Amino acid sequence: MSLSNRRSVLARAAAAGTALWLAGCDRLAAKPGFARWLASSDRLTEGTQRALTSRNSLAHEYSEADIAPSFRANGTLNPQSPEYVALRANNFRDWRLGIGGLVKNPFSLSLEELRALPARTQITRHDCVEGWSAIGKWKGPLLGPLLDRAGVEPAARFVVFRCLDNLGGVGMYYESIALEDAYHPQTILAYDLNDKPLPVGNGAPLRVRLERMLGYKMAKYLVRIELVDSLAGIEGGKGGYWEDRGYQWFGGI
Ligand SMILES: Nc1nc2c(c(=O)[nH]1)N[C@H]1C(S)=C(S)[C@@H](COP(=O)(O)O)O[C@H]1N2
Ligand SMILES: [Mo]
Repeated sequence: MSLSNRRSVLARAAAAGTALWLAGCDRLAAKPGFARWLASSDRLTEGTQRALTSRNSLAHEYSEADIAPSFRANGTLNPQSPEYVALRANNFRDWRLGIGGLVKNPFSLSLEELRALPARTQITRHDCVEGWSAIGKWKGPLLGPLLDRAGVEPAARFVVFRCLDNLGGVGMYYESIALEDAYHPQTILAYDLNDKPLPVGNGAPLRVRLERMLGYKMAKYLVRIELVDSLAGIEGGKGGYWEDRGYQWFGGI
């Protein structure tokens, strides 16, 4: 099945109300070898194997003419946590993104510092399991080089994204991906949408773009990125706000 067919199947399944569609389950996550490989600590072997799979292939990139007139906002639209309200009031001048956990050199960056880094721009389609899609243009630095700068410890296996919104007032939004997917060539930390600073609805001041994954994986309102060896002790232990409520973790498309 081609990627676009797969995607329209996904959209139809979601639109038909197929709750918690088993996104990506038919793929890598279901293969026993994949689980063994994820558990392996041999990064070199892991990298070679990943190169042989499709996980590093690019999501389709569209042209300017394909950009949706307005990019829908979904989930949290306007965070009410006191921390976010204060940061927003000062136009995010006091906001910083922290990178820590299993790294040799934890550090943090202001929005201005992030904007000064080399950036990637990509026009991609966002697919939400609730049954809608939208094409938008995203800009920001690649995540991989930032992790390299922090010096990822060999024990690290997952990248956790911490957010500033408590969706529905029941726990802060968070997400996680395998370390390997942080190095996908389209995994960026986006500060611009359609050539303008990210609107609050779409995750200001910064959100992650994971173009081979479903919408819920792409955490908005980022404040901290943590490298960990296990997801078990974090919040509900399933690796994300929605995963803790039954969604599939890998979320690949
Ligand atoms: N922090 C945070 N990130 C989030 C969400 C959220 O509610 N809070 N919703 C997720 C879902 S389900 C989707 S589809 C996308 C929506 O992104 P958008 O608001 O830019 O459309 O963000 C994802 N990331
Ligand atoms: Mo979503």
